[in-house]
Amino acid sequence: MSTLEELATAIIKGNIGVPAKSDELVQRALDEGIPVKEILEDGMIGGMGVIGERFKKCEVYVPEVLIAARAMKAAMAVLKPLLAESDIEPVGTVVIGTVKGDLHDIGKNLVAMMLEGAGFNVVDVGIDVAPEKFIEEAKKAGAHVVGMSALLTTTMPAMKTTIEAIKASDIGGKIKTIIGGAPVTQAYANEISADGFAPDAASAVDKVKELIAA
Ligand code: B12
Repeated sequence: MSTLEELATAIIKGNIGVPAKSDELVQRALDEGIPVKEILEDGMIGGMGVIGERFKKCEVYVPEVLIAARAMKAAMAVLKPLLAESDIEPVGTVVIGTVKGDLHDIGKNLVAMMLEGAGFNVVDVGIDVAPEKFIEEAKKAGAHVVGMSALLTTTMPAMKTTIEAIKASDIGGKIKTIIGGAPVTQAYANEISADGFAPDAASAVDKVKELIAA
């Protein structure tokens, strides 16, 4: 197995039961002279992509995704300083948070990790996020997309309020919005004029790519 194949496998297995861990494999790949871009795309994003697909098909569940994301994070820590020096542009910037009044963040974190795994620059603004905060952070980051998560039927209207505030602000029209969370549906996204909806973290990556390309 090549070092990049080993790296992808270490991420898929969440560094469990593998001969070398993801951060060690990134270092080995660098020592072998493999370009940063290849390590990121073929090794790391490739591995995370496999997990995303398996999650979508319900072949793996939240814990497996979390441990894969942890292995991804360890690998990223080695690569990040070099990424800043290289000319690799992030695929896009996404500001993501859980809307005002809502403290659930497991799903939102998964979406953030998957997006990072797919090469996006992700600014996670946390939980209980007011519309003004989403706007301020999106401006600061130069975001292409704002992602909102809600797990309570009582906080879903905060998505509507946030989207209205974004549209009324000076970044309205320039930025796309995507919503998600267990009670959220495509019908609700249509109703509140969100640009996108995705039912799970892997589909969220596809949808955000679609929104940026549109
Ligand atoms: C864990 C949990 C909690 C934890 C949260 C811990 C944390 N750090 O997140 C705690 C204990 C704090 C909690 C508190 C409460 N909870 Co709660 N909680 C849950 C539980 C069991 C799991 C949620 C979860 O993490 N699911 C796993 C993740 C992976 O799934 P997910 O969030 O849906 O995310 C996926 C997709 O939806 C999507 N997605 C998510 N976000 C986004 C964002 C974007 C942009 C996109 C594209 C996609 C996307 O991708 C994710 C990954 O695939 C649910 C029950 C359930 N089955 O949903 C109840 C549930 C959501 N909670 C509920 C309630 C009522 C509460 C409380 C009000 C309870 C109380 N009386 O205090 C409080 C509210 C606190 C608050 N203000 O937010 C109800 C909501 C009912 C309703 N219809 O509104 C539920 C459904 C339980 C129930 N059956 O009654 N809760």
